[in-house]
Formats: sequence, structure tokens, C-alpha cells
Amino acid sequence: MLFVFNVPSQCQLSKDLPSSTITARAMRNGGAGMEKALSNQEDLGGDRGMTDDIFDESYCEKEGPKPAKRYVWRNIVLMSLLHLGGLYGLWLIPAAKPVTLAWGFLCFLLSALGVTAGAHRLWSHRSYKAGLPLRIFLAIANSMAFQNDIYEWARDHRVHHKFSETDADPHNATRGFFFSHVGWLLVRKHPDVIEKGRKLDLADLKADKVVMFQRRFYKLSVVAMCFLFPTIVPWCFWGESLRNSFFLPAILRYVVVLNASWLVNSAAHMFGNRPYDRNINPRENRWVTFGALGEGFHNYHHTFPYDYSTSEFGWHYNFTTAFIDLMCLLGLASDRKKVSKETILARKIRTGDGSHKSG
Ligand code: ST9
Ligand code: ZN
Ligand code: ZN
Repeated sequence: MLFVFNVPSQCQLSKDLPSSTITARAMRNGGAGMEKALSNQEDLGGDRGMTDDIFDESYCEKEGPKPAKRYVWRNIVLMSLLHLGGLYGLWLIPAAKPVTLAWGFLCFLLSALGVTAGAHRLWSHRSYKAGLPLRIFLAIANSMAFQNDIYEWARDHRVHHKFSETDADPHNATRGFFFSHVGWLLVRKHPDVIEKGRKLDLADLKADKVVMFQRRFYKLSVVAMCFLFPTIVPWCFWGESLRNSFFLPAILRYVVVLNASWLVNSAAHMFGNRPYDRNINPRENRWVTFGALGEGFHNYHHTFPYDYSTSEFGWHYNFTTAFIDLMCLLGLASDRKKVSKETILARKIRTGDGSHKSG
């Protein structure tokens, strides 16, 4: 049974790929099959109710020339203005009250958790369960992060895991650092992203009333949570100037959260070592881990996408894991999925790059 996974598929052979690429792709599928064989309780779906975040080796990129890039000028202009606003915010820092900077940092943590503990670990991967109060909190925090609504974010993220580094990956890192960082938001998607994305099982997201409510009122919630709320608090409560209140906790904080998140798609797919699977691009990148509240253990994460901690090291540089653990302690979350030490070690020995360390 396991030998079957290591045989290159017809489509890969017909594309005349270099043998190293064929082996790498076959190993990714082999990896998944082997993992299942290694542990009975840690099957790929578990009780998550979805498996569409597992790499699909059967996908073949279409033959022939790639479709031409179609720029979305509205996004290019808005993203440039936003980053200019962020630079202006940086320049304003010395003029701001310390409490405004502290507020900006709190807004960073809240919006980051809306992405890491919310859109990512809960809604994209179903790596733990959250009760209604926590889901409402995470959806509000997610609107503060303004990274597309949870439904769209989780759909794009599942398609990223399932078709990593191919045409069907929205931020395919083989198209370069800039494309995987922000460029993918400035052009029309490759048709395969949409075609493959439409076949994903998103029933769990559609059944989640919090997710669908946030999607329905997304624009309003973004205006309120990403821009108004962070601005109004310092302006009203400690008399910060409107200019500092807007450009620091709202604009600069938003730019920082965006770039910290995008670095997971760019830097953590290019720089770092691969202790768990040397055949895939995602890496362990300690700088990204630090800036993204524990989301830079990306070789581990793509190897075991169902692990709630996205790492084998618990709270180490992993504020998001500490947060989820605290939520479980308070009875607001449960059912954390964790890969056993034995499975991790076996995988490191079988497919790791020998670094056996993170970062
Ligand atoms: C942003 C997202 O920044 C950031 C994501 C980061 C992810 C990081 C992941 C790393 C792991 C986690 C780490 C977290 C770390 C956090 C740290 C925090 C400190 N499947 O989209 P359209 C359909 S957003 C199925 O317009 P175009 C779609 O439904 C920033 N279907 O495609 C629609 O159908 P219909 C703010 C799909 O025209 C049709 O296709 N936002 C899929 O190619 C057209 O959809 C922005 O900057 C799919 N996957 O445009 C811009 N995709 O017509 C937002 C699409 O039937 N985006 N469809 O309704 C856009 O403007 C556009 O999407 C576009 C592409 C221009 C990029
Ligand atoms: Zn990735
Ligand atoms: Zn993920």
C-alpha cells in the first residue's frame, strides 16, 4: 500500500519534470499516506469534519503558456496609499502618547488573534473547537484585521494547503517573493484557484452562523473595527490627537498585521530549514514566528495542518497557542488536535532535512 504513494503519477511523468521534482511531489502524497499508517488516532481528517487542507498530489497544472497577469489598479493604488499612510504613522511615533502606542499594540494583538486563532487555526483547519462566545470574539477581532471575511480567507487558505506551490495556490510562492507576499492581491487570480476552490468542501463554514453573519456585514464591521474603534478610543479617552489616533492604532497597526501575515506566505515559504519534510517549500522561520504570534513554524504546519499549535514546541514563541490553551482552561474552547511526539519523530527521521530544530 505505502509503495503506491511513491510512484509518480502519469500526469507528472507526462510533463517531463526533473526527477527531483517528481520525487518531491510523490513524497508529499507519500507523506500523507505514511502519516495515516503511522498512527490510528491521528488520521488526516480526525473529527474535524473536513480534510480539504491536505495536499492533493493528483492535481496537474495545465499544459501551455500561463495566462497573462491582469492588474487590478484599484488594489494597487489603495495598497500603495495604505503603505504610505503606514510610513507616515512610523514618522508620527515620537509625537504620540505612550498610552496610544500601548493601545496600538493591543489592537495588533487582537487583530492578529482574529487571524491566527480565528480564521487560521479554528476556521481554516478546524484544529480545535470554540463555543459561541469565543467565535463571536474571534470574528470581531478578525474584522479588525481586515484580511477578507473569514469564509473567503479560509477558502483561499484551504486551497493554498491543498495545492501548495501550484497554479491553484492563490499565493503560489514559486512565482516569487513579491507575488506570494502582496502581488497576488494586486492581480486577478489564476483560473485554477477559482476552479479548484469551487470544489472544496466548505459545508462547515456555511453551517457556522458566526462566519456567515460576519460575511454578510463584512464591510460595515471593517469600517467599525479596523478603522473607527482603534481611532476613537485614544481620541476620546486620553485626548490623543485625531491624526495620531488614526495613523497609529488604525493605519500603521493594520499595515504591520498585514505584512506579518503576508510574510508567512512569502518568507516562510522560502527561508529557513525543513526538519519535518525536506520535499516541500514551507520552512521554519523564527523571525516570522515571532512577528506572527507563532505562525512561522511553517514546515511543521504544512506537514501537520491539523495540529492546533502549528508547532511541536507548545508556548515557545507561540502566543496563539497560549491563547487557545487559556480559552480551553476557561471552558470557551475544546478538542485541541495534537500530533503525538512519536509521529513527529518518525516523520522527522523519514522526511526531515536532519536539522531537527526549529528556525
Ligand atoms: C489579505 C489576505 O491581506 C491575507 C491572507 C494572508 C494569509 C496568510 C496565511 C498564512 C498562515 C496563517 C498565518 C496568519 C498569520 C497572522 C499574523 C498576524 C500578526 N475558491 O476574489 P475574486 C470566486 S486581504 C473558490 O474577485 P479575482 C469568487 O467567489 C487584504 N472561488 O477574484 C468570485 O465568484 P463569484 C485586503 C473563488 O477577480 C470569483 O471567483 N483585501 C476563489 O481574480 C471572483 O473572485 C485586498 O487587498 C477560491 N479560492 O480578483 C483585496 N477565489 O463571482 C482583496 C475567488 O461567483 N481581493 N473565487 O462571486 C481582491 O480584490 C480580489 O480577490 C483579487 C482577485 C483582485 C485579489
Ligand atoms: Zn503556507
Ligand atoms: Zn494553514
